[in-house]
Amino acid sequence: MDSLLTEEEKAIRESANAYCQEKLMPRVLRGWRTEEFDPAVIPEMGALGLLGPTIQGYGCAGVSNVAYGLIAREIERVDSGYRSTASVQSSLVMHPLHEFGSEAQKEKYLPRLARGEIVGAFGLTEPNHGSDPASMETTAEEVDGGFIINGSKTWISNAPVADVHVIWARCKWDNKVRGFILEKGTRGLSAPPIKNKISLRVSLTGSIFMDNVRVPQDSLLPGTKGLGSAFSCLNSARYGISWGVMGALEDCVARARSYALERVQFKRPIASFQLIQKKLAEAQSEVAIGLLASLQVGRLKDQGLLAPEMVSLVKKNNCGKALQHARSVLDILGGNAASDEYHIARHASNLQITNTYEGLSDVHALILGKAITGIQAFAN
Ligand code: TGC
Ligand code: FAD
Repeated sequence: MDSLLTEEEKAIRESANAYCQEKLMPRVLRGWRTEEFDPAVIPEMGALGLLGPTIQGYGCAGVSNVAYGLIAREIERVDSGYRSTASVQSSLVMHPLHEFGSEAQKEKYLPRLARGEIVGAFGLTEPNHGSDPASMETTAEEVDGGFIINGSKTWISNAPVADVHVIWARCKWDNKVRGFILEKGTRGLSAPPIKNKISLRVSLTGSIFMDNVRVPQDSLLPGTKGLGSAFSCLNSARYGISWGVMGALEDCVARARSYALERVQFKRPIASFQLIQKKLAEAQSEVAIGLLASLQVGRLKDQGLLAPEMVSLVKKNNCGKALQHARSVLDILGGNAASDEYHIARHASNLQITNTYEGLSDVHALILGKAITGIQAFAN
């Protein structure tokens, strides 16, 4: 794949790799065991230009979508939770502000989000509506000088520490879904953490409760014009995840390979057994194919030629393959698979949820099925 990258993209990958291996890797086990989010991570990423990196101006790096993918891959090579923290900030908070925000909103929030001085969250999923966000119950009502927001969101990454929440609500005046910016500390807004997760333990996840939250007129993202605006943010995040999960699988393959070369059974390194080699070969093949597919989608995105179905294809394929092959190479560790010090079980556990959030694998199959047949199979 290197031969298909620009010199700038290779340099970005190297600097992201150095940060992730030198600064994130030494912290990951502690974060995983204690489920404590390290607040230093976001400003560190900001200082390196890793947040909102594709945005031009507002203190952002303005690099290609392929570079964004390479960054996600390096972060997730360490842990999907760190990538989740970063991709929500970049794709689900900075992207909608940049795409749908007023100039004043962009000036107010984007530079601070880029530096990692403030943290963002994106609230679409609700307790009763995950795959089907069109049925959301959260409402916005127009009142003198602003809006009143009521409802709740769940499983929201970054929410407990977020300074700004991009909340999607159905507007009572015309029944359309729009995005609103809710700031931490606003009366009626709370974001308690969801504890004791068995996946993505280094990232924070929470609920968001909105009880008659009154916000000013300028909290509305004026460019949002329906649920399609929320979905356009997902296109960007899902694309990044398709790269990230390949980084996680690459780490699993590298660790399983080293282990197999050292571990001796039946007087031979287990790497010499054909069944072990087959597991490694199949996993490595999916890495190569998955990365090339995401690279091509990224090039098309950079040229403005992206179709959302391309994103569904790489999100579904790469997340599914990463989960399947992380589980497969986990077998190579034998009983040591049970130890977090060997890291592969942690990746496999994270990959269960990367295959779930941002649209379950089956939901992306239905998006692709609709494109192939012309018939939507989500509902009657
Ligand atoms: P449907 O009728 O198909 O579409 C409604 C409107 O949206 C437009 N649209 C899109 N626009 C841009 N990009 C896309 N990918 C789009 N998909 C649809 C569509 O053209 C239409 O526009 P208009 O103008 O005609 O109104 O919508 P539907 O209600 O039938 O939904 C279909 C379905 C199932 C595909 C969709 O709801 C879906 O994708 N569900 C999955 C939900 C999901 O992915 N949630 C993610 C929450 S965020 C998250 O998980 C963050 S985790 C991040 C982390 O921690 O890393
Ligand atoms: P459901 O929609 O209830 O799905 C349950 C099962 O039903 C699945 O197997 C699904 O495939 C199946 N199913 C549903 N509909 C159909 C259908 N039409 N046909 C066939 N099968 C169907 N959301 C946010 O908004 N922001 C975030 O930052 C965020 N971060 C997250 C972080 C974590 C750690 C987790 C776990 C989730 C996060 N989510 C976030 C929520 C995530 O996007 C949802 O969990 C996901 O979209 C699935 O929704 P659900 O959990 O309600 O599952």
